[in-house]
Amino acid sequence: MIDLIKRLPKAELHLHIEGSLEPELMFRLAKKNQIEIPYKDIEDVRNAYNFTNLQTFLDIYYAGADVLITQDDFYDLTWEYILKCVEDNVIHTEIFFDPQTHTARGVAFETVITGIKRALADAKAQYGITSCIIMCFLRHLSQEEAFETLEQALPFKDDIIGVGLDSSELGNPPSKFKDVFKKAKEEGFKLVAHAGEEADFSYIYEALDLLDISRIDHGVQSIKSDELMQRLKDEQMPLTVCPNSNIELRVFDNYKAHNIKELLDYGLNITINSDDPAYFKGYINQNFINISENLPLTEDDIITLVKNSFRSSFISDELKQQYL
Ligand code: ES4
Ligand code: ZN
Repeated sequence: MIDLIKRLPKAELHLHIEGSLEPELMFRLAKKNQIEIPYKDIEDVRNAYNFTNLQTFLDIYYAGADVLITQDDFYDLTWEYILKCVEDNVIHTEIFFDPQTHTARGVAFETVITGIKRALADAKAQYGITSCIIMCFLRHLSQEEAFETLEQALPFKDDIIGVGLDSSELGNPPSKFKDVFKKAKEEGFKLVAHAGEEADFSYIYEALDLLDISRIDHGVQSIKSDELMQRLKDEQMPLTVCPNSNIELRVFDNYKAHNIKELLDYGLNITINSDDPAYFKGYINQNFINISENLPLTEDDIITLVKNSFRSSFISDELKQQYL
């Protein structure tokens, strides 16, 4: 099984590039950019990665992102993730970034996107890895600020395939961003949103009905509504599930308690992703391995999960045919 997982060419659809910042790179950039970080060594960092919910993670994740300043920093961050893709046999990846985390610190939108883009161009040239970029609005900030971010993205429209919604879910429902998602759609962006990660399934309904998204990030709380499950199945709406993340953020008590096998058996379009691999103890293969070691998944299930990722990706139909 582990051999199959490692061997299969995979696509990743839910990966925050800031969440792939490994402690080693964090230290190197902190030193270079003379940014203070609240850790004395690598071990100290790893010890701090002990989360009790989404917010306790986000506080540490945003602090870590402070070390990213120059275009080269974003290049190096993205390139290190690409090397993990090579290791894990990920041949297509759709990368989230959080522009507001950087623009709020005085780092220009252009600096961020240019650094990421350059690494992705090299990934294609050196390894044939294809990719898309999705920018996320931070939902703890206002819709007005999301509108400003959308404005900043317009000159880079050709480089950004879609918009998403992330950060603190509870208390920040999709309805808060209805107008900005409508505008993003008019501008031609594809739409996704984190929904039903920690918050209840009403957030998933809002994301579907008010934001008109074409993929749900996480969505594991769907299981609490039979009606929603039936709808997600009928529509074959993709769910980008992130098992390590769900365990590390205590959405489920342990891997045996994860509901991914039930979601899959019901007939939902489920995919496996790594979310913030530097913080959640592993990249995509480790996510597959953890669930396959703890749940009664078959080899066919693994193949279905991998195929679902390609079929739910934002690549052209032509490339999709080639990959499938
Ligand atoms: C995130 Cl796991 C998760 N949930 C919501 N927002 C995020 N941003 C980065 N990782
Ligand atoms: Zn996420």
